[in-house]
Amino acid sequence: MKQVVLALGFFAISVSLTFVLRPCSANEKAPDGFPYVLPKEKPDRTLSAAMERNYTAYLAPRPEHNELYSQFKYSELHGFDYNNHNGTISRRDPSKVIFANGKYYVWYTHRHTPVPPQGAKKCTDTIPSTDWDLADIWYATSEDGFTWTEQGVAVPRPAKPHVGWRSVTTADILVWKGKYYLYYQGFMQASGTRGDDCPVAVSYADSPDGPWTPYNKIVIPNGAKGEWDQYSIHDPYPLVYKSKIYLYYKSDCDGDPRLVRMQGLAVADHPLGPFRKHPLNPVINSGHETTLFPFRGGIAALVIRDGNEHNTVQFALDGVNFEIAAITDLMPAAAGPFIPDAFTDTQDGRGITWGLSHFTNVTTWAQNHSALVRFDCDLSQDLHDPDMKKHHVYHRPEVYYKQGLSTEQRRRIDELNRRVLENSKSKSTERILIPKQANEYVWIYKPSGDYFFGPDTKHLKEGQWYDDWVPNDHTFVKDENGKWHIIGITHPLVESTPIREGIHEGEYASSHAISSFTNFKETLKEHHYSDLPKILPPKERPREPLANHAPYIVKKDGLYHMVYGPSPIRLAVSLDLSKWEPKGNLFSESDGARDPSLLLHNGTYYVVYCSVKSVRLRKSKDLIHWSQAETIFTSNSFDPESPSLIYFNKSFYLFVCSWDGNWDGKEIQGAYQHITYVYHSKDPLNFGIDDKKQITTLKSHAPEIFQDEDGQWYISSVEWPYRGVSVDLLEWK
Ligand code: AAL
Repeated sequence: MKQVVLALGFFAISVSLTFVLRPCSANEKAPDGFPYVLPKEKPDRTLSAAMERNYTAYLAPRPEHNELYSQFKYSELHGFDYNNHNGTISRRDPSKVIFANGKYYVWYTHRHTPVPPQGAKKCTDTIPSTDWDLADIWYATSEDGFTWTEQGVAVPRPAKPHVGWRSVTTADILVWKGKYYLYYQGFMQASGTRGDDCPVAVSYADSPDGPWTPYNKIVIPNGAKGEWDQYSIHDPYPLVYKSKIYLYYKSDCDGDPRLVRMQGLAVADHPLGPFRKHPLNPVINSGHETTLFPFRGGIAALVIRDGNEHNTVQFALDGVNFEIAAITDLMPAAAGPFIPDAFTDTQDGRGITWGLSHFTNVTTWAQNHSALVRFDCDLSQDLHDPDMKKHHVYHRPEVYYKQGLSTEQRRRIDELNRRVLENSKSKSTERILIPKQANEYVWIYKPSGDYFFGPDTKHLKEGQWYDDWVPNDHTFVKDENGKWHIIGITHPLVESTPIREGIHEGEYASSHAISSFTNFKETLKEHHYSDLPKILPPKERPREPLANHAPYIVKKDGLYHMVYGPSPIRLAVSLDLSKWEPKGNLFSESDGARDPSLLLHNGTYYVVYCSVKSVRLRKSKDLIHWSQAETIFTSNSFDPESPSLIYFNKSFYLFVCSWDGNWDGKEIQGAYQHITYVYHSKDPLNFGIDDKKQITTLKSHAPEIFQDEDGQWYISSVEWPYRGVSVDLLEWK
């Protein structure tokens, strides 16, 4: 036997509990984790804050067993006419329902005006500002709570200057020592003039049917200047508790810019006062219209919309210090429940099962008015309706879509999306994969000795044998049989004086070499490219300029297509990479066009080539017809050479080799500058100016950036670091 004190939030219950541990068989062990069967009482183990609260803050660890948890069901009322819901008749803010003379009674705000509310600026003596302006307190009776008979006015608004002359609204009923008291908001200016300012007035009667005598005095005054309830006392709500009148009310405060609603308490020994506001006010930090009822030894409250603790049912064992006892939804607005023991000074409030509530703005704002409605629930010790204890309200999609975004919200979200996109663009810039040379260059090819194809130049003789040939801008292409070809600018080595003179002398045809392996990787291991006859020397293309530079080859429709320069950029075609047929000029540029290379991207060929201090691009679908030139990169510091455009990782990379003019003319190698700048862009037409889009540099002269049959990337370089063509793996990091 163990004595355990369960601090059930508001109930300090001393319970004797016998912990009967299920005997464990030899091989059955009590679980270490929290038990599957939810213990009804707080288990004797260390609990998380949430589980601790589940046992201490609520009446039961499951909502089904929590007497202060309920869902709410709504029924339309019969017997009230709303003038076709055109906004001229409104009924709202029902009082508690009482049972007297064999029937139920309810009082409520009744507005019948020529037009719907027009706002404070347009209101007059007959045109209402708000839905509860120019209202009176009416009442209705019913035998079943569903069908009501409207009995007419109970408390009309009095003549000026009596409290409530502009409007009397939001009444609630107290039955005290055989007499009836109606407390209500007494407006002395149209609601909305400054705010919703009013104090509370009272009328009394010997019978619920009246006649009602107005006390004509403010019974609950507004708070002093600067206090939370300085402007309004709303929703007066009297109960009898601890042999006194506990009148709860709402006020609006803060207003920065929106008001926050909280609930206060005023206590009196007599219905006409004086009412003493509780020093701890506000006693509920949330909620809108006040709805409370005696429950067990304390007071329970429906804390509906507004505030941190909206959508909760709360409980205060002393009627003052409220704690959350349940969380629910679709709570009744301005609920006036039927509370059989509202005025009996009960020590064991039984709770509520139904009442009236209201729907505001039931049609449109233009026809703004409210309608009374019935709600049912199980917040009663005497009812056990499992249907009311479910904890999911199913709404059709329309209900959610009705909570649509405003235009302003949509604009904000679009704006945010734009920013996220931009950010991600700049992030993806941060995450650009950078090409890097993997190891050291492997020298793979140099054209072997050959007869010069002519015609004669200053230092070279047609038909003469030259041992040393210099390759330059070149390309790799795989043939039908899988063998690799290297085709590129070449000329015999000219060691003239000055050396500068012969650097490009006789570059009139392309060298052509073929691999012995069909797998490119194999070609990196040994020297095995063998020379084939030079391609397209001037003799084979009689009407063209002598120079034949920087070929680039793609296969299209079964034919190899080779573009080469310098300007005019020309085309030749071949079936076998050896015999080429010149097809003439593609385009020429007055500033020059050199070193063309091709990229096929999404069905379009892009040719990139160099001009003065720039790289340009043209597009074509057929390799014959080309678009106008567009400058895609401009350099102020060097002359671009041998550009390559690569599409990789959803973006474009431009590799540009540089000639900056800085060469002392001593070593031939110095004329083949081995620096290649790499630029990155999402837009193939924009690689910026100078280093704006530069992401790295590589050591290469006239690089080819290409992939082998396995997708491995390579970079090549000529003359540097060795005479000939060198290759290394390229990585993207
Ligand atoms: C209601 C109540 C009071 C306010 C106005 C009419 O919901 O809070 O009665 O003054 O709105």
